[in-house]
Amino acid sequence: MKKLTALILDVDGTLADTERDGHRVAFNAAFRELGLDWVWDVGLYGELLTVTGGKERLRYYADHFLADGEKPAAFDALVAELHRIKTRRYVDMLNTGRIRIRPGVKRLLTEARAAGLRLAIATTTTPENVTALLRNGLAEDAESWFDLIAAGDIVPAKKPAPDIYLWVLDRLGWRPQDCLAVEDSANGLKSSVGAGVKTIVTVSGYTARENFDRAVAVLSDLGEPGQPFHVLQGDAGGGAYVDVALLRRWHQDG
Ligand code: XBP
Ligand code: MG
Repeated sequence: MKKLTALILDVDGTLADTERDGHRVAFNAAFRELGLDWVWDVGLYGELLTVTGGKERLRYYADHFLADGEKPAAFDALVAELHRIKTRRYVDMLNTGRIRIRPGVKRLLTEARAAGLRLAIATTTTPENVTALLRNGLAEDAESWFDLIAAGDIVPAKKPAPDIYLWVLDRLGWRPQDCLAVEDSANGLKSSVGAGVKTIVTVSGYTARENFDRAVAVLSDLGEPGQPFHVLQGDAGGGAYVDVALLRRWHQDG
């Protein structure tokens, strides 16, 4: 019988809905700080989110949304400076409690640990962002809940490439068939499934209409007792929120 032994969790959109009112706002603050007249409104940022990685997103924006000749000189240096400022701004937002953890996340992680499941993180975002989110959203010592936090530039190719999940599995010696992943986006799902890990999706602000055909289940969120999730795809066995028993069921059935 297959036995679920570990959860691998995405960060942005999964642990917290961070993009529209978090990363996007921090990018715009960085543009202003360097005197650029760039503005990423909610609609444009939704288009730019098809590219994972903030630095990669900046390059994509310059290549696809700036008129010829508008790309600033020494652009690589500018990208690095913009992303440094943006990360500082974003971490400040996290440290002042402006980004909240999504429903069910703290409860499920606590239950999973009590049930002996191992935890890891596989994210495209910058490591400082993860640390700040975990400390401010979960607990001061929440980093210790995870056997590994795999983040950002640690792998050559970001999501949807499977690299970040493969790196977690390899570094921890975990088998993909013993794990479940939790993701929020089509890019994230491609990455986790590409590494052979069964995946449940909790859609986030920008991803509700993306394609999740290869997910074991798609939910509005993880749910809480008294605050049931909505099942958008798959079978939750009549449950109202994700608990360890439901994770084990999906791991067996999916
Ligand atoms: C989401 C991303 C990240 C963030 C921005 O990561 O694609 O790039 O949008 O963070 P995930 P950075 O869903 O894998 O957690 O600017 O630090 O890249
Ligand atoms: Mg995500």
